[in-house]
This record gives sequence, C-alpha cells and structure tokens, in this order.
Amino acid sequence: MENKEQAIEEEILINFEKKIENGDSIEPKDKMPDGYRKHLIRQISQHAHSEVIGMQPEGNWITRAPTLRAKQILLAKIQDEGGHGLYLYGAAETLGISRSELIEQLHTGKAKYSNIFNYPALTWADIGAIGWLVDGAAIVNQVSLQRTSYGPYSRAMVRICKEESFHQRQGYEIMAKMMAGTKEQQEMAQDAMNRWWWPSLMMFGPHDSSSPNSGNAFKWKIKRHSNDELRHKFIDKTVQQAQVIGLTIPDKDLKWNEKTGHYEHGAINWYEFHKVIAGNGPCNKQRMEHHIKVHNDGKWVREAAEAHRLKKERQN
Ligand code: BYC
Repeated sequence: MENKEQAIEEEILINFEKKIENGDSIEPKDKMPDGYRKHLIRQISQHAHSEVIGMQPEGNWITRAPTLRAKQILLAKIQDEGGHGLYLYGAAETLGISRSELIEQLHTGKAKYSNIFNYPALTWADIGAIGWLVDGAAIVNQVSLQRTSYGPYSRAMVRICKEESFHQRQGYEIMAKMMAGTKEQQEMAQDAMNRWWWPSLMMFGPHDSSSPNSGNAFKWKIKRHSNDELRHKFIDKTVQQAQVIGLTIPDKDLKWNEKTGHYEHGAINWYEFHKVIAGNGPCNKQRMEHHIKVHNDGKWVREAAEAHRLKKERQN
C-alpha cells in the first residue's frame, strides 16, 4: 500500500517537473507537489492582502484631494486595488484554501503583507509618491510575474499590470505638477520622495543572498527574476524620471556603474525592514485594526449572500 502511494507521488512529481521544464503553465486541476501549492498560497495571498491593505493610506486622502479631477482619479485607483485583491484571492482559492482561512491568516499575523503599507500618507505629495514609487516598484515585480508558472496567478498579473501602469502615471503627474509649482509644493514633493524611497526599495524583499524562498521559487519558475535584479531595474528607470522633474534621490552613495550598466545604491536599512514586517512599523496596528473592524462590520453581507446561495440551491 505504502509503495503504491509512493509510486503515485513520484509520478505526480515527474509529470509536474516535466511541465515546469517545458515552460507549460500549471493549472488548478493539475497534480502538483504540496510544497509548490503551499509556496503559491503564501505568496499569492500575501500579494492579495497587500493590495487590499494598500487601499488604506490612499483612502485617507479621498476627502482631501485638491480638485474634483484628482478625487475622481484617486477613487478609481483605490477601487482598482480592491479589484486586484479580488483577482488574487480568487487565484489563491483555486489552490484549495478558502477566503475565510486566508483572512484569518492575515488577522492572526500568520500571513504578511507588503512592508510599504505600514507607513503613513502625511501630505498630498505622498499620494504622488505612492502612485509613482510604490506602484512603479509593483509594476517591475509584476511584469516579471506575468510569466510565473501558475496559470491563474500569471493571468491575474497580466490584467493587474495594465491597471498599475495607469496608477504609476497618476502618481508621476502629481509629483511633476508639484515640482512645477511653488517652493512649498516642491519641498513637499521632495519630502515625500525622501520618506518613500527607501521603503519602496525594500518592497523587492531581502538581498538574494538572504532570501530563503528564492531557491524553490526559481526551481518551480514562480520567480523569473531575483529580488536584487528587479530592485536594480526599478532604480535605473526611476532615477531618470526623478531627474526629469528635478527631484533628488535621497541616497548620497547612488552612482552609475559603467561596467554593470546599473546604478549602485547605498545600504538598505534591513533592521527597519524586519521590524516593520514583524508588525512594529509606524502604522501596522492601525492598518490591522481597521481591516478587522471593516471585516466584522461586513459580516451581515456575507451571511446574507450565503443565505441567498443556500436558498437557490434548495430551489434547484
Ligand atoms: N514586505 O524569501 P523572500 C501594490 C518576506 S501591492 C513584507 O525573498 P519571496 C499596491 C517574505 O514574505 C503589491 N514581507 O520571499 C497596492 C518572506 O517571509 P515569509 C505587492 C516581505 O516571497 C495598493 C521573507 O520576507 N506585491 O502594488 O521569495 C496600492 C523572506 O523574503 C517583503 C507583491 O506582493 C515585503 N516587501 O520574495 C498601491 C508581489 N519582501 O513569507 C500599490 C508578490 C519579502 O517566508 N510577491 N518579505 O514569512 C513577491 O514577488 C515576493 O513574495 C517578494 C518576496 C519579492 C515580495
């Protein structure tokens, strides 16, 4: 009996590895090793939580957007982020975990979400910096994930990237406008840049040499580029964009390396990164309390939807 089960497991693994090697996508009905399934649930759910928690710092500015046009654009962007969360929760659910389990993992601290959303959005320029830098960093990562091996995740990325590029431009437009404005507006934009630059670099995760999940992620073609490769890509394109509008990158060690064809950056504060992802950043408590409150307030909606579903099922 044990031998038979072992033989089945081995066959699953051989077929799976063949598909990965050929570059075929893995679909929900395909047999897959448990490690692959768990790795994806961890990453996709953390990605989904990041999209939804990311609505909070921006939501803080809806009522204070400086013009009706800016308010409309911001509202649409935040709504998009909620939609991204839904595609990604849907992709995670195809791996055999329920939405309520995923939310419980978030609320109990078992699942992480991006470090970046634990910083406050203090001024209108922060909304520019979030769109330009945070969505800009997310795009670089997500364009690479469009070729990830799990079909539903890869397809979600294609759709999300189209919307993110609009978000990035929305943020850059805010920063460009402020840099073309008064001295106070220029200072406000530079201050936002100074506060969001380093946490944005941390979004790509630890350096490759201290990234425990990268080994399997590459073996299974979940990741196509390393944390450091993507971080460099982001820096190279963002430095030029900053120069065009007159913003200074807050890194005195930043310099162009002719040989590598990339910018070299100063040391990232990994102590701060680990503190923030362990739950001790400036806004972790506030973000989670808000999510739990809103989730509890929406309990009646979930109950009504479930009652409706059961009623329909009885009628059929
Ligand atoms: N923040 O082995 P590593 C958006 C954790 S939302 C927190 O390199 P991996 C937007 C990592 O989870 C876009 N934790 O991990 C929304 C691991 O801990 P666990 C969000 C981080 O998975 C609204 C440990 O550190 N994008 O754009 O190979 C408004 C070791 O790391 C972070 C995604 O989620 C972090 N930054 O690589 C505006 C992209 N980095 O899980 C904008 C999808 C690392 O073992 N995710 N950790 O306990 C990924 O591509 C990968 O998961 C990462 C990390 C590159 C982030």
